[in-house]
Amino acid sequence: MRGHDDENGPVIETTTVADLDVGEPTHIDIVTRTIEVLGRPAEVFGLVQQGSGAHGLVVDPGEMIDVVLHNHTGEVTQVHWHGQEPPGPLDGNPYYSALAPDSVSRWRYAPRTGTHWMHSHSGLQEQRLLAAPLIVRTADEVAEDRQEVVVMLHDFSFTPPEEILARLQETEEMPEAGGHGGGHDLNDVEYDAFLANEHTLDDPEVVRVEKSGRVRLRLINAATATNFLIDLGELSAWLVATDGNACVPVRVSRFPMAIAQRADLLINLPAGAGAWPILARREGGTERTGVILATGDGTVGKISSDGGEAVGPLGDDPFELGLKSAIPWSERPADRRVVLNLTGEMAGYIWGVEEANGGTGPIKLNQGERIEIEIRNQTGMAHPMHFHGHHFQELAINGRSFLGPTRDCVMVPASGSALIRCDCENPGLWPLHCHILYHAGAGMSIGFEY
Ligand SMILES: [Cu+2]
Repeated sequence: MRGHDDENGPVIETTTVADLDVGEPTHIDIVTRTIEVLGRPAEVFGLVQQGSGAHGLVVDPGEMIDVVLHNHTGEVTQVHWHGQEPPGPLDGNPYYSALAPDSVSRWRYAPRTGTHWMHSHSGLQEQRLLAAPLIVRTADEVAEDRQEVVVMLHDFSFTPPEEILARLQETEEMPEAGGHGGGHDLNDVEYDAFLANEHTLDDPEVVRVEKSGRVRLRLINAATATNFLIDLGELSAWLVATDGNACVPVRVSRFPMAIAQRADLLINLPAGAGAWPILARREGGTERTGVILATGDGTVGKISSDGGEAVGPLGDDPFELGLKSAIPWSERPADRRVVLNLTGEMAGYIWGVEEANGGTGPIKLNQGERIEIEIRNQTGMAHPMHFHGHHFQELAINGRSFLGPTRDCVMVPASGSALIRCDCENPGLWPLHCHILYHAGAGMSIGFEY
């Protein structure tokens, strides 16, 4: 899979891109930079395009993903292309080689359309905002008369993430703070701020829109440990894609969004001048963040970062059961079922995932087979489980069967279960892990291999 060297460094590319134009790559600097949060400087990472200065990447129809990564962080890192399905060695996951400090490498593969993102898969760098949007637009979306607005959500702490993890590992019992609901633990990290496009509501991003404007909102939950309730206020929207995969449109104004998930919303704004907050409310707390859509003459009022009203548990919200993939999966039966147990406890902060038969992976798969994965959550906390290199269809949540949405990250409810199916068409070594950064770091990850 590894190719020749050129002036852009080692070429790592697939053999499936022959039908796409080979143009100039986009150069992206992996940098440290300073942003302002709550009036204080914060040193974070970033993925900044050379030339344009844009954060992340937008790929137009017919283009391949062709990126030269320049690692200026001074640290070993990895960039995972979340939602894409490149060959294993291009996935940017810990089974494959990492990016050395000062290294330059070229990543080239056929893209998957949709709202996706790229983020570090190395250590705890994701908490320091080593994450950016990765949008692959369809021809229809380009032709459509809609303003595209990308909103990336983060949880933010001035405390270094290594210290956050160390404190969690010192926890001897369930923490008092952190929002409990129904006996379940909702949050185990206290944050200083919640960000939407790197702003708090004290100084929100205001996106200018036209009167009666048509908007495609691409939401990305890039938080490391926070599920959000998206709240459109007086607006309503059509939810048309889940994790970048078309779904049967559903009318929404409030809905849950788990860590690592994405949502595409079509919004037709009311006539006349106005300002409409798009809020993300923290599960298990009263905090919120968001951006404001506003016409040029719309008055943007002050919105508090504290919504006053706590959001309850989202892990087994019935909303998910009303979602359905817009592209039907074939009714081919699964060749077999893999059963996984999620294990863990707050005391000592030990989290794991293993096969019900005791296997610890990598789990061997066969190319071409269809598998079902049943995930049984034996812990009192919901876990957003992401499978690399594949998309899957949800078939049941807590034993309630449905032909659900296509996703790459499923929320497995506390003390509950999820059943998903996927087709093994992308050989490699693929982690399936909890997308709560500190849970993955503490061991809640298992490999699949074929
Ligand atoms: Cu977890």
